[in-house]
Amino acid sequence: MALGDWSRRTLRIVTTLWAAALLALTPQAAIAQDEAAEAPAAVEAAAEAPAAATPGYTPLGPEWIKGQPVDGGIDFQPQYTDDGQFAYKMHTYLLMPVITAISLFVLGLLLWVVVRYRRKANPEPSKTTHNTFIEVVWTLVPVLILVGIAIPSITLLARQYETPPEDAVTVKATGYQWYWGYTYPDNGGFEIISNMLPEEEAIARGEPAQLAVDNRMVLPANTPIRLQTTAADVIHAFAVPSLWFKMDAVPGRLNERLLTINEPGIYYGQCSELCGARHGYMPITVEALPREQFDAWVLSQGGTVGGAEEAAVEAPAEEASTEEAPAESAPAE
Ligand SMILES: [Cu+2]
Repeated sequence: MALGDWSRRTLRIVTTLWAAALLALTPQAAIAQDEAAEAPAAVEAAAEAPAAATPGYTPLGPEWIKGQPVDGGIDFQPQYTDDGQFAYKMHTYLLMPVITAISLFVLGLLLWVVVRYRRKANPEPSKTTHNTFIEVVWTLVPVLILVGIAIPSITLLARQYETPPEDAVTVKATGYQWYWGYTYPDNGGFEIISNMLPEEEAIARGEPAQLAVDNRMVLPANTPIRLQTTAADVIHAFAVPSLWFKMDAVPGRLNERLLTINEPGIYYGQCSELCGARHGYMPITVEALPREQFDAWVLSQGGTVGGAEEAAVEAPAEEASTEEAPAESAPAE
């Protein structure tokens, strides 16, 4: 009797600790919002790369495709961010083994009970109702397993809410019905409008149909990016599986998260919030480039590189440039 109470109390304490840990972490999300609003519009990081010396921009060819779904795939896509690799390892080396072991153990117990204690083999059933040792074991072992999972799980949660450093490159993804717009406030505030390519054209370029776009979201690799999401009409969600990134894009609200892509390449994603008739036709293509090539691309779009004053001056002109800037990026040869 007392033991049942004891185990229930233990469980309640563990649940309370869990809730406390989660609560302690949630304010970070709110703080990230506040800091986003105050973040300076300009970054001096690229100052050492003068515009004249940068090579021209050429879009990456299909040999650079790294993050895309594959036929019959049941696993995660390969991960190209540190958080993604952490999560992938947690899933593969902790969660899957634990789940498999528990399932097999329970299945084994069930089969044993079914066979050993069937009516024919066990005509006189025992009247036992309590066993102290077993009750302690079946309370403690699950608690230890849960704590073992909670530690990396809360670590991952905290990593995902990490505030971007001050010199991070800010890029804003805006969801529209039904396409994406990418704004670069640190580079003159121009906006790229990104629409899905028709199937034949995507295949002709060697890219997957319904994932390839006319104007890609170009980002610098190996550089912290302050990726912000918002929407102009209804709720969309910006999601790229191979970059471990999924965040709602909500009208009137700016969400942000740190993104650092480990290597140059092409990574595909899609809108992940049911947003209307053409929800399935607003894919995301991220093209990560080395920093100098990213700067060259920015210049090819009429943006600015490295100039704090320039960026600050240009920022108010955002609306004006929004109408002219889109859709001029060089098409792939
Ligand atoms: Cu959408």
